[in-house]
Amino acid sequence: LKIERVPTTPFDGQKPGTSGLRKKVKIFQSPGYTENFVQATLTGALGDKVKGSTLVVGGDGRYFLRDSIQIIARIAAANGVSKLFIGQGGILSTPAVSCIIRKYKTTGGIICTASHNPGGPTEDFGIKYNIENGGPAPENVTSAIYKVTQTINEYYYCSNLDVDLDNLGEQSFKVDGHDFSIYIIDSVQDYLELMKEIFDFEALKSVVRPGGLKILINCLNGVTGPYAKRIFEVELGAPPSSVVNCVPLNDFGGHHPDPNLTYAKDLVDAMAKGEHGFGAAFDGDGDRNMILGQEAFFVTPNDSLAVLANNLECIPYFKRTGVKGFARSMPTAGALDRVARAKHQKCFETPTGWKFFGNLMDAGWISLCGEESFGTGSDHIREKDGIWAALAWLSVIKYTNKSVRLILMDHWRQYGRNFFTRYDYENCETEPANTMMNKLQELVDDPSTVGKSFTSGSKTYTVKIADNFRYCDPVDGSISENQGIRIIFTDDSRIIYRLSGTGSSGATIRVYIEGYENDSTTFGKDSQVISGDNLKTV
Ligand code: VG1
Ligand code: CO
Repeated sequence: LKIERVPTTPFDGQKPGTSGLRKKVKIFQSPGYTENFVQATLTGALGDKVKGSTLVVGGDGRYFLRDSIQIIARIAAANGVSKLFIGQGGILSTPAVSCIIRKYKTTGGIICTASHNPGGPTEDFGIKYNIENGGPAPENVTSAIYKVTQTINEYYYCSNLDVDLDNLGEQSFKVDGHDFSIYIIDSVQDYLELMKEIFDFEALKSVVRPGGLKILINCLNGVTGPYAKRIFEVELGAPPSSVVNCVPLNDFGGHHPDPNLTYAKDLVDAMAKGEHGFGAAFDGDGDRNMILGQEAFFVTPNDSLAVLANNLECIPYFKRTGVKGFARSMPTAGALDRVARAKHQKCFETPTGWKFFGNLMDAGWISLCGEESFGTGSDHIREKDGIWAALAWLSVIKYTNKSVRLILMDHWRQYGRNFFTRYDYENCETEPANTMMNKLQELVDDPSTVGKSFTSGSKTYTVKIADNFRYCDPVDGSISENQGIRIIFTDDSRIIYRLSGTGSSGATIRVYIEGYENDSTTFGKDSQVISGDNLKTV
């Protein structure tokens, strides 16, 4: 095969957001658009190290996945990459990519996903680069990629390279004298083996076996289908109807593959019937999770994280490694902090997005971390992990021998309850959204804001801290500014404002509101979290 040098010109707006570059499929299909970004990713992330490098490539099954992988393979081959590991049919969940990068010690990986955003010819696509620790590229790498996209004038290409994505095994090529090989790997196997090392599958079998706890796992036609079928039904022996919507569809059946009370309503309705004791749903790329108990009892991601922190020792992996500490993203409620205090563990507060947890894990400072946006994970990989979270919950159910609801009630009795709600204002115009954020910046910059009091109902709140969250990474000292406007009151209630970094067009404003109660008469109440219809994600 010959290497071609194809002249090109830059496209505006190829700046990776919270989790890679996300745009409408039509934009990725514009001639040169995907090619430019993939070339910029290799040049920006790897520079000279691209020669002889090895990469994992896969995605969540959404429309344009197969085309994008052909493009990635042609550009990788032409840049001197030596090996690609690709999931069969292009299918790899985000956690599986992280697992495979670590297991085979590859240079990095490229994940083709727009996560929970809808898919299909008129919907979203995305490309994200992960580094050698298996985690999302940190900001210095994504900035380097962005820089290349702004000046790119050619990309390298092997137009005659065609990858057979469907047959397992090796395909070898000679590209201008160098060896290039592609391994099509089973999408599930390596991930399954990792889960077996972490959890006690024998114990979990005894939980979900026919006649035991009835579970309902809804994959929302995203990437987790094959993983969940294999793990919950084949390996753990749950009855055949336990895993539903388990065929990855390129438009996710026309739905948002987003595991929350709005978009996973089918699961909520099915659980509401009371026949199942445990329910879970995952997003398009398999890194998010929602956990429900009997009668659709909703576990907020904040509480899920705190409960897992409180019980982590029941999982064999953590028995082996010890529990090293916790972390949560800044907007995530402080339920985790209370467990950390009780257990004398460190608890770090990072900006939104999984990339900030990686350094803490690599340094051995944290075992468990999570976000309010349905992300939970541990240092077994460097991505959040939906199926892992469901298996962790089943482990806690086995260990405590309690229902999901009782686990939560007991947790709140011990620690109090952090009530939390999030409003998402989607498809806003960019300019007014920026103006609003600037006004909020002026508010928090004004020294008279601190000390002001506001009254709502019978409660008065006095501002203790008003700022824009700035993170100094305690491992490498790097600074991330402007991570969200915070108004924190003297009783630790908070209001946070930030702009989303995962949308494909326009602006999304997120408002996070949190208050704490230790009066047990309030615990059973539905928080706003599960009321308003406009709460797309909680
Ligand atoms: C959102 C969530 C954030 C999460 C990110 C990626 O980002 O708020 O917590 O890490 O999505 O998740 P933003 O910038 O839109 O608020 V995923 O499953 O979309 O990769
Ligand atoms: Co996701």
